[in-house]
Amino acid sequence: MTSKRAGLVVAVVMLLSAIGVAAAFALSSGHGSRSNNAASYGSMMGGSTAPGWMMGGAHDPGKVMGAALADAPGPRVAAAQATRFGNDIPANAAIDRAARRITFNGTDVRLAMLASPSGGPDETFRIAGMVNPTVVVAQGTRVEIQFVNADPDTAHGVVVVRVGAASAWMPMMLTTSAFSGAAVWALGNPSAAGMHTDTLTFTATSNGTYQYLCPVPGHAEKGMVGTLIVT
Ligand SMILES: [Cu+2]
Repeated sequence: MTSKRAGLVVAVVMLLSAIGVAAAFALSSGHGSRSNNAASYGSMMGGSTAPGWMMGGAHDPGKVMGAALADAPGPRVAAAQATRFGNDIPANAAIDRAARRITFNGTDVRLAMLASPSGGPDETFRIAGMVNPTVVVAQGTRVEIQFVNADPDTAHGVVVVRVGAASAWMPMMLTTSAFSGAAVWALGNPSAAGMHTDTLTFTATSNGTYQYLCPVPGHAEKGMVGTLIVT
């Protein structure tokens, strides 16, 4: 990762943190607490009110981030290549399309994942031509995921987490990456240079049931989430 790109990632994480602060206050007031009033978070946000887009108002945070990161440096793929990645059948994998499940053999797994590709339901992932399939790997497997943001106008990322946070507007306020390296926080919109891509590499060190989800506010809640089972 270049330092310029690292800077952008830090900026996005800070942005996500700011959104999370606002969301946390929104949640607490939603649960009846009256201690966190507008003035108390206004001082944290640098104004009397949080911008509407942070709260999921008129401007979708994913759309704001997508445009902001559209020209970020980093690897790209052509749209046609991304389409092939989305339908790529990974090696050493048993595919059950009826169950939307991919079960891997061996301890070295590589797969490609598209975020919100054209022709698929919006705010979903595509792996091996399937929507949000369940991915099954053995404990100790090294997993390499080539992730592509194929959405023309919205930022997306992917993080592997323990189950339970996907229904939250800001899931990353409630949980963290389950395995070291199991996160791409946000890639911007495609441009003439191609679609942004990045690779997550992690080792599934503990068995259990996990979720892969998009950390951009609102996306996991809308269904941008799938299951990872480590057996
Ligand atoms: Cu997303």
